[in-house]
Amino acid sequence: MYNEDTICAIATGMGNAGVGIIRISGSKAIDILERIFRPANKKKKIREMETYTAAFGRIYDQSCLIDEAIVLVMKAPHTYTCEDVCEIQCHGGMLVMKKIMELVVKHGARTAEPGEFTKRAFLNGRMDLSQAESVMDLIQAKNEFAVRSSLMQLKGDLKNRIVEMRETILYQTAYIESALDDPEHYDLEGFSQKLEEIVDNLVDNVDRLLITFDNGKVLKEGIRTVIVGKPNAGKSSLLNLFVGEERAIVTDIAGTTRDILEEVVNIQGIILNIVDTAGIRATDDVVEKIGVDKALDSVDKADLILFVVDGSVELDENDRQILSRIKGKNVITVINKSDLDIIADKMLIKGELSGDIVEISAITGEGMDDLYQLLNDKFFAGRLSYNDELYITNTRHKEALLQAKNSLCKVKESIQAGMEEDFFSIDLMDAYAYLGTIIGEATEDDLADKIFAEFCMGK
Ligand SMILES: Nc1nc2c(ncn2[C@@H]2O[C@H](COP(=O)(O)OP(=O)(O)OP(=O)(O)O)[C@@H](O)[C@H]2O)c(=O)[nH]1
Ligand SMILES: [Mg+2]
Repeated sequence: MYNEDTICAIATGMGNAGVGIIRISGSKAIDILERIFRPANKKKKIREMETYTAAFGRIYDQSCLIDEAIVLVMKAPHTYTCEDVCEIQCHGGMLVMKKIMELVVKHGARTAEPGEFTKRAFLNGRMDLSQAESVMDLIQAKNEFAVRSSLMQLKGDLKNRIVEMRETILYQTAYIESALDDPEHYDLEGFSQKLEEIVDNLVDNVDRLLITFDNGKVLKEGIRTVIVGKPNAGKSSLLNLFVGEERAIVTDIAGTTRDILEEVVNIQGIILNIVDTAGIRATDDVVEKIGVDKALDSVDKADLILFVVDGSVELDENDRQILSRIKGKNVITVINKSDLDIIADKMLIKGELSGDIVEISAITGEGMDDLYQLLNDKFFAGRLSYNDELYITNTRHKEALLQAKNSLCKVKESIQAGMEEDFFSIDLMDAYAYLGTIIGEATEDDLADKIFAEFCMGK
């Protein structure tokens, strides 16, 4: 047990609020609480309270009443820090909380550094470093995707992936060492080829995580949504409505949008990463053609497609070409220009696509509420979701993975150069150590200090 002084902090925000929480952790936590808190039920003894139970009462500085409070007692080792933890829920005024903090300090606790509670959880082995870092990500998460991604990391998904790779590396290294020590029982015949396969596999795994770092950044900003449709359907007009300003150029000239244009919008809490594209049609114009190719390319990568149809004209060859391209994907068909007579054949679209259809006017804004509602329904029905893959979003993790990959590639080079087996061990162990820094194995103190210093108070 990493045992130091008892620490305390205001765990709730720094500002006046209905309720404030003061958290105390360490061997003296219960002792301190006993001295400053008198349960309303006089028979109740703090020390004898069951773990994870609460008591109502009053906080006193000797005979001076400070506040009414509910206290929560959590006993080691099954607590956030693995130590005894007490939480005082008092009134959330800054002055009251400061007074209680002073009282707790007076009775032997010290003010915690930012992130120190989580640091103790890490040092006491309750979580690895990647999990501890995810706590901070979770607190700072600005959207649903970031929340989910950090929760996955907190659950230990990244840790498990790393631990698995390290076990493989350790096993191979141990085998080499054993074989060199005891050639009679461990055979190195054909070992290099096998190791090369294993190393290739490991590099693949590392690469797969590394790729998500770049994707993660994009996805952190939302569901990849692409607006497609033939020229003049009103795609850019729709984007402008989403963004709430004239972001894209809108003209009555077919082929106005040439390049793709990307915007992140928040629609009732759902983050969409919206891409406006060039109208899709067969064209001889070199620039327009590049734009059309880009549009088709983003269709393939999209999580959601908004297929904009000019409802004021008959469906044509361009619409049909797009239809066949987006068939089977997650599509909402947006029949635009509802301020005019709608003559486009909705039944034909219904027959081709299984998705929803909504009618709007990008000029008057009519029907936009229906579109928002549809997005909402889709999202909460789980038909539209942020990607569930494990993502690397932390630069420190990315660097460590790159270094691990580098060492693994050196192993491969040594194998291909026909080096002796004992050459492999050094680089294998380097890879092992680099991966270890992600989960905080063999982490130097200063690295841990640096990470936890970025935490907020009380966590
Ligand atoms: N009446 C009417 N006109 C619209 C509506 N939406 C867009 N328009 C007009 O249709 C024309 C094309 O609109 P854009 O938003 O530029 O269409 P686009 O699909 O981005 O076109 P490209 O970029 O050329 O592919 C413009 O003149 C718009 O004013 C609508 O709901 N009703
Ligand atoms: Mg456009």
